[in-house]
Amino acid sequence: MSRQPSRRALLLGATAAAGTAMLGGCDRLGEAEWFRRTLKTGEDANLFVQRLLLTERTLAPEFVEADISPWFKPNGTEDPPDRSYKALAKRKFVNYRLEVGGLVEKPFKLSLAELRKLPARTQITRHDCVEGWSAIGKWTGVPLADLLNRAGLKPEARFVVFHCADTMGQDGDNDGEDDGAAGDSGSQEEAPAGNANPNMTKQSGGGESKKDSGGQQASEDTAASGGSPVRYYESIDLLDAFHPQTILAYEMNGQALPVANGAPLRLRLERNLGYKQAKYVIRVEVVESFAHIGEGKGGYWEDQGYAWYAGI
Ligand SMILES: Nc1nc2c(c(=O)[nH]1)N[C@H]1C(S)=C(S)[C@@H](COP(=O)(O)O)O[C@H]1N2
Ligand SMILES: [Mo]
Repeated sequence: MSRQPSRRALLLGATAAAGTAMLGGCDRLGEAEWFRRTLKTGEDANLFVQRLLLTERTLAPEFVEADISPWFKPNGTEDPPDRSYKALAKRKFVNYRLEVGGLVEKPFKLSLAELRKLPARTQITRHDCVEGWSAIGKWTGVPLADLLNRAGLKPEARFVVFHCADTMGQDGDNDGEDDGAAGDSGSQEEAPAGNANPNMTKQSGGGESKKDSGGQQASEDTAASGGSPVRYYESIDLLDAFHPQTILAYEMNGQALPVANGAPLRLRLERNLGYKQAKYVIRVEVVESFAHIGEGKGGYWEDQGYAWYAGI
């Protein structure tokens, strides 16, 4: 029997999609079942082949201590302005709880101390931002797979959404009570300061025109979204979610994760571009579809026109 159930699942998913039943009597597909279901969600053939060749259970390169960059440049939000976040940070995140819910059998919440007691994985990897910079860092955290297994996915589960604490493009007036998953946010086209990205293709014209992302813009964003602040969020499929290097990290380079890099918990999704690496993660939500979240494209930057699948 194959020792690579996910590969088998991918192949089986392809053949199933083509109408050929090859499942036979294989009994190693329990976990792979998720992967196959994900593949039926209409991703195109190119993505399918790319995933099969490049990312299926393959590990991102890992480096040694000597390779660690002396400075890991923070990018995007570096200090969330939200009051609720500031209150957590002030008390060194003792009141922080990671929430895991959505399409799971047993939703749960874990404190940072509880997360730190779970089996951890450490990896030294290179982060690549589409803006054209890279940095190598050492990350320690909990494999996302362990958390998802603990929660138990429901049959409809297809994607994992990461809700973050930082409201985008505003100056701190948000009361921080919204959960960031508000459905009908309005159009929001400006790139926050420091995130303007000339390399990416935007769907909408003029997306880079408003560089001023101060408090004024904040109130516009809030108004445009019917009063709901637009928080950073990201989503991944189950193949990436169960990848061994996909972790929720609480340490960077052997220290507690700094606020600038996403304290207290951030996603490390190796082999994916920087914007998928959600910082300030407060809630993990398992969903069947992300069409109802934000503007429906699967992430804050995706809603601005960036690719949902950002594999490298
Ligand atoms: N919550 C949140 N996560 C985020 C961002 C952000 O602004 N907010 N920026 C993204 C981008 S574009 C990059 S390159 C990385 C930067 O991670 P770093 O600050 O540790 O360098 O975080 C990603 N995750
Ligand atoms: Mo980035």
